[in-house]
Amino acid sequence: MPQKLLTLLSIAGSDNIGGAGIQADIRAGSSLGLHVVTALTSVTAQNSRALVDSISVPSDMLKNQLDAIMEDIVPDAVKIGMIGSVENLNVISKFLDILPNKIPIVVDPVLYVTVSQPSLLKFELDSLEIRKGYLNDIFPKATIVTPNLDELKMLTGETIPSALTLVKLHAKAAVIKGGHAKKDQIEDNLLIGGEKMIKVSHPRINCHNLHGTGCVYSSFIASYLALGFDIKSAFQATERKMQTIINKSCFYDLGISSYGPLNINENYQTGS
Ligand code: PXL
Repeated sequence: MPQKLLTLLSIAGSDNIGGAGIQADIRAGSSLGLHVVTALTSVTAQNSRALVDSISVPSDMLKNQLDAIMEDIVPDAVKIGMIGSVENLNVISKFLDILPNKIPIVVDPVLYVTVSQPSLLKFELDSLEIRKGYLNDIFPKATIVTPNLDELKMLTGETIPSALTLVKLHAKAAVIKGGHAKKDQIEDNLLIGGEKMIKVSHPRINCHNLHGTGCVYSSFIASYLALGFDIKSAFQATERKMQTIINKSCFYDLGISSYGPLNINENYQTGS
């Protein structure tokens, strides 16, 4: 009997410019040999300068996508990105309740879209209600959550956010990504159960093509968990992978603004 193809389920929004969102998740999971199935939560119209429009997929449609997948394929890990609406959040919350316990769930709380015009601009996506929903309904069901420092501030309401508060009150484990701190040395911290802390620190890589970094990061963690890694090893493998990818993404341009998409391919093609 042939063995089952390992599968990542991405529940996320579409980024038409191809750097972030579900497009990034498909590429990241595929690059590690996984099959990626998707449930689309929202559609954005954006480019490297602006978020032009965003609509959420009707929640019945989101539910139908999830039901159709589960009737057919049990995924080996689930990654949740942009949620789009409170109705979608409720569908996802109920879906997580019926998922078999052993399936790892990675939640990347997407609260804004970053573009460059030419300095970095953020377009907020989610409401206070969605933030509360993340904290109370989604995070407690996650294996690991992956906010960056800005999202941590927005979620906890603390100007100097305490990752420990987040983990103690809401999530089992969290990676707090430190790239948004204005420092030359970046620190990413893994917290498990509000106690263990593993720090990975590395010099900032001066790279202009970082659109999609958060989505790719969380998809890699979910993919490594699907491959059977434990949380600590998945975190460490993701940190290594991100260093390699960011290092390779500094040598091309794409789009009107200088903030292009991160490239995941081992080899990529450039031309004039
Ligand atoms: O990187 C966050 C993100 C998530 N999901 C979608 C996005 C973005 C950022 O652009 O467009 C759909």
